[in-house]
Amino acid sequence: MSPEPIHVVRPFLPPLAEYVQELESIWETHHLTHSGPKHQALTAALADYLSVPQVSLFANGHLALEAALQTLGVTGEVITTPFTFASTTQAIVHSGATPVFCDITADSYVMDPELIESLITDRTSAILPVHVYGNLCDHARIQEIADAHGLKVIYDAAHAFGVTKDGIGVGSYGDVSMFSFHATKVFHTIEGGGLTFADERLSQEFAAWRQFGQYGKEDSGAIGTNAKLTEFGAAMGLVNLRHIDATIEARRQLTLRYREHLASVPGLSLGEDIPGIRHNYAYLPVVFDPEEFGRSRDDVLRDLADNDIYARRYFHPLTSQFSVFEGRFPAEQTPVAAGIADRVLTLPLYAGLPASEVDRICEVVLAGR
Ligand code: T4K
Repeated sequence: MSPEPIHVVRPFLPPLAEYVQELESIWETHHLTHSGPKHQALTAALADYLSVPQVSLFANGHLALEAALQTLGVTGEVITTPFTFASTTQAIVHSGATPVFCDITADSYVMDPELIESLITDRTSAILPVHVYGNLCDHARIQEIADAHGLKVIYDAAHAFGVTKDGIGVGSYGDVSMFSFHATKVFHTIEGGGLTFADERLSQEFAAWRQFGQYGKEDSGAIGTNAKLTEFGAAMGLVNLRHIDATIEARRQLTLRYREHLASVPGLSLGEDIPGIRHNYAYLPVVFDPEEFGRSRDDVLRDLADNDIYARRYFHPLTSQFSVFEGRFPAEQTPVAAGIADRVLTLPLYAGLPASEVDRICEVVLAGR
């Protein structure tokens, strides 16, 4: 057995000396937070890496999503997916709007664009799709629908850092995209998040939102909050950005190894690479067909835990089924999402996971059939 437990993710840490070196100037300036030099340098570096015109940084991805919803004036109903992390749905509710849940596609688990129009009412103001696991939504079709109905499009791109299609960064889609820079993500600033967008005027609005609605020093011209990224987080981001391509490549190699072991096993579905897309290999979801495979997702989850391997059921339950909603959104409204949530397991995947551990994880998955 491995000496240490294996978790679904393990945050990337750069060589300590690189981080310490990046921190040295903070000791000279005493500028610890409030859009300091590191914050500004990271903003520019991310705009460059993600190939987007504008980036605005926040204390975490969740607050960035709330900033987007509230600054764009989203009200009434927001069409979204229930197959996501709590944050997506909670940002909508916390911003005073009502989530309307759209089902997902059975192959890539993102919002099914063909179902969106049937959910539009005169209260709908926005569509909030999620590039779940880094899988791209059908942005062209979604934009067509949004334009036809005068709706805003805000992408939850929390999982999609570095993903491009035909060379275009995923952060260019819609009105705004949100990226999470949480410790567990492909790229991180310890805690942190960012919005990408084209409309330059939004930059000032987002900066005010994250600092008590202040456009200047004393007055609040809007109601905002405190959602600032610290200089220590920004410094971590600057260092991690130097390692991002190697990180994604390491994840790609491990993903290929998982696919070698599992992709052709009857009753298991793993994703595939799509030509023209640069994937980021953010997660390793496996969908189980218990009849065909012989064991259920939860059987395998237990077997792995017995071996000190902690896979996760991202994303079960559907956010629409959270107890806080007290049955307001029946799971039958999104049958595909309900089926995937009951059968999906995300296996450990992170740069630094030894390939031999992938072999061992796959052995445990396949044992006991
Ligand atoms: N939208 C989507 C679609 C998202 O997935 C998320 C976040 C957001 C929005 C919001 O973005 P942020 O506001 O978080 O920036 C984790 C992450 O905390 C969360 O950021 C992420 N999604 C979600 C999918 O995964 P949990 O509740 O599963 O975290 P936790 O603490 O159980 O960590 C998972 C594993 O990672 C642990 O088993 C051990 C390992 N770990 C974790 C941390 C924090 C470490 O080894 N070291 C660590 O420091 O949510």
